[in-house]
Amino acid sequence: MRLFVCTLLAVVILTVNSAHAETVPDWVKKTTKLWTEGKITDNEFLNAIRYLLNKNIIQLESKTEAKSTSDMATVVIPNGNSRVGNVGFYVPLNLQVKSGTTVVWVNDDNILHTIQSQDEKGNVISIFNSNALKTGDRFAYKFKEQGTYHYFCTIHPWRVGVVTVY
Ligand SMILES: [Cu+2]
Repeated sequence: MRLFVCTLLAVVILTVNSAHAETVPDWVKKTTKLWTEGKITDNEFLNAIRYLLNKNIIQLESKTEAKSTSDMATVVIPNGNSRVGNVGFYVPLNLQVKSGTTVVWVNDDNILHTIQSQDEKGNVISIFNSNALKTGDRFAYKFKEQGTYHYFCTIHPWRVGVVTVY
């Protein structure tokens, strides 16, 4: 299994809750003024900020954005994927991506599945193969070359899918 590299970009936004803006106590304003004038220590000023945070006058909002170093696409293994018949197909059944894309399979089913590459005749080939994926588990493979890639589940071998790389 290959790991894909993700750079996590943490963005912290400080917002003042406008509904409470008028409730900033005078001593905090005074403290801030004294701090800007260099009459009190940073620590004393930070205590005032802590007070505003604790009283929820200032709210700290934290947003985390995933910035991937490569393009990614997802195939969902849906509930009912193990059944024989016209149900439970991979979503999408034929994923079309540019070369260089990392494809991530996500097991949304309540039982184990694997992702195993095979040729167009159904013979196992060793391009990629996953461990047994539990519910919520992911398997990633980066497709570097153009082509049509067939795969199936070794536990439910009638279940087949395609990744087309252009
Ligand atoms: Cu399966």
